[in-house]
Amino acid sequence: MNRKNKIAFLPGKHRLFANVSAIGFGLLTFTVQAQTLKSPRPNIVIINADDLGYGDIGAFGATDIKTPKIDSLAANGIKLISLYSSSPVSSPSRFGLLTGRYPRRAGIDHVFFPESFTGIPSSEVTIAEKLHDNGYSTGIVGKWHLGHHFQYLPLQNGFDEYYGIPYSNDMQGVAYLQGNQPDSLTVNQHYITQTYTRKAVDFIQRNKGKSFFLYLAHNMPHVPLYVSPPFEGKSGRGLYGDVIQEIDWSVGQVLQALKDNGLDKNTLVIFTSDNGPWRQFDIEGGSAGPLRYGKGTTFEGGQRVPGVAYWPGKIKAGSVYSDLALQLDIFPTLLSLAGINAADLKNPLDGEDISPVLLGKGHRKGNEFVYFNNGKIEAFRKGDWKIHFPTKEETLLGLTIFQGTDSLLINLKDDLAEQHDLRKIYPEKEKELLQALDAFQKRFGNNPPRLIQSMPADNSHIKKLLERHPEAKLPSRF
Ligand SMILES: [Ca+2]
Repeated sequence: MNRKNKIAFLPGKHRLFANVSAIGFGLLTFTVQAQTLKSPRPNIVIINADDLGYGDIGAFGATDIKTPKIDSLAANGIKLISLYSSSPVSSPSRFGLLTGRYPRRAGIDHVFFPESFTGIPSSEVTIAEKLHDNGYSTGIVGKWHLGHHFQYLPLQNGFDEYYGIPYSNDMQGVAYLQGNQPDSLTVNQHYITQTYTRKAVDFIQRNKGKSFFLYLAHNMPHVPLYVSPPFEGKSGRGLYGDVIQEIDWSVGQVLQALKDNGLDKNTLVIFTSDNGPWRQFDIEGGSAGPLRYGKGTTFEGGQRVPGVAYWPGKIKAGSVYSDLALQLDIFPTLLSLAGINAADLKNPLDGEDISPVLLGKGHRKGNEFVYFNNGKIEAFRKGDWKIHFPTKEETLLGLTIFQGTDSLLINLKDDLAEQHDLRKIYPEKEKELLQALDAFQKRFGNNPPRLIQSMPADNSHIKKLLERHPEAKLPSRF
């Protein structure tokens, strides 16, 4: 049993003691002293919305939804206008954000369901784990979605505290967990955003005397949409817009809590989304703005997400970075900003340290991104160029999610909407991208098989009953 497994089953407050036992008290004392000698480490707040589209906040072009607080983060910080989540769906995206590794490396190819018995493997190291081991208080409020059985929950993955719904709000068994235990089996979804905001503010207040990492992962605006009464009917885009305006209010509350506790100057705040808008729910599914399609696809609307970072005095106000950046970069970047050595990591990282980008000191190293969907590579970007492999038409409830497409070679600089295939005009560019992708695959190597995440019920007895009684009507629970 490795050290992680040994300490994994202790509640958060006991884990520090386990660490002391494991590495020796003298070494711990030295580590803490070394840390206090350095310049203050930033507190870190990541706010991750669920299915928020590229075109759903003012700073990224929305005019019918008012998001003054998020816009102020962008105006006084940096906007990453070419930031990608590592998957067009939730669980793998969250894995990428928290580990800095493509989710394919762990076999997390799609989302976890209430019937899933699998979750984030214990061999993975989350950013919370690294920050916790280096003296940070770590808390998550909101949607986890990396497995909800005990060993996969946040407290076993580096977080000291957890409050939230462990998966999506459209799934069976929506309940609030407090730590590893259910706190409430009834959730009034109208108040999810309010509840999360209250918990986030409380975490900030309780940890103001320490370095902390807060991961606030909203369940909204994933369908079904709910908003609390003060926000009803207030936006120019129906219920979806109302929900975003409540999230914007929530961002304002977090910023106010930082200010009230004298922490605003030494806290890095990142705002982003886990994947693009769920377009098949039309007006309740958000907007990808100028981008093609949305959630569940590897067109830009599926994975290019709003990205804002704010750290007054460190990040230059009004900065805009238009080159490639990845949520996979968050792990190495936070380690770098917190002065934590990453040399002991055994698992290869796929992200880059983009602290030079945030601090206005340089560009990101590397210009490639691999678009995985359901564990398969569907597209590849290098610089401004993207190659997208053929897709089939997909429908849901009789609605077309997207029409099938042939292979496409796109120049994203000129064609953000991915409408013009340039393969015939630039065959050498297509060849160059395919060679680069081939080199990536060689480096990436073999990875574990897909985790079993969906296990449908065996309903053969129902089928046989219907065969015996074709006139029968099924009870509604079937
Ligand atoms: Ca999502």
